[in-house]
Amino acid sequence: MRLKYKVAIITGSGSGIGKAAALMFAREGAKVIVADIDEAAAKKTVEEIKIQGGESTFFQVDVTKELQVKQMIDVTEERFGRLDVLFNNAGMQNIGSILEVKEEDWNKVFDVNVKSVFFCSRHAVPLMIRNGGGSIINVSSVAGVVGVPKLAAYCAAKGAVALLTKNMALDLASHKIRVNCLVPGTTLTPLIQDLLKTDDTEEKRRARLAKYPIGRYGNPEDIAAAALFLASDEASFITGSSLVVDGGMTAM
Ligand code: 1HS
Repeated sequence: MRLKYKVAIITGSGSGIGKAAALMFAREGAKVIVADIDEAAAKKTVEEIKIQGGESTFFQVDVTKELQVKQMIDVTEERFGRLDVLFNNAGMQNIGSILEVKEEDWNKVFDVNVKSVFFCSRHAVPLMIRNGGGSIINVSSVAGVVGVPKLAAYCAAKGAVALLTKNMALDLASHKIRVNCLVPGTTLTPLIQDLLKTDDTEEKRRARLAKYPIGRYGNPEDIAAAALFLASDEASFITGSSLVVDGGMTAM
């Protein structure tokens, strides 16, 4: 088992990539804190982990609220005594160019995708240091590497996550905390549905899929498997990196 004896927090693990990762990490022996703003969804993930024979607990959290984030780390310490992996997976998307996006939506996208990484990491790091190190995994996007039409706020936020990852890798290396980010392409999760709905003709649907040389979009498990690798000791010499999991989209 690749995460035996490790304790992992996964934000946004009530659905999508986070849920797939929670199930996968638990199968690899990790104790998983399933953190999500949607309590019912988080409880469902925990139930599925229990059915698999794994150990986990849920924590309802709005990752944009620092006090709630601090409580999540306190509860993790009380319950498990340590923290080895923080998967900063919670995210959201907003559709629109800079001419269309409203200020409140711009702020929300930055709060959920970027400020959450700042809050969760700053509270997790002291606990990780106490147990001798850890692995933090952030989620950028192909939209943080190349421009994607109608995703102004999301592109800007995911670009910020990629650079924050490099900064954190440098600042935390001496504490034996590795920090990396994933760069997923379009993955079939609830988050991407609004964007895919803008493809309202067969031609648009075909054009988007044509950006993916491998001929399909990602599944949550494709991205979760990459997160598992970065979380594990197999990646012990990897920090500050972006692991691209995009079916070749950014190779074009
Ligand atoms: C949602 C994920 O971060 C990817 S946004 C990329 C959209 S596209 O490549 O399918 O146009």
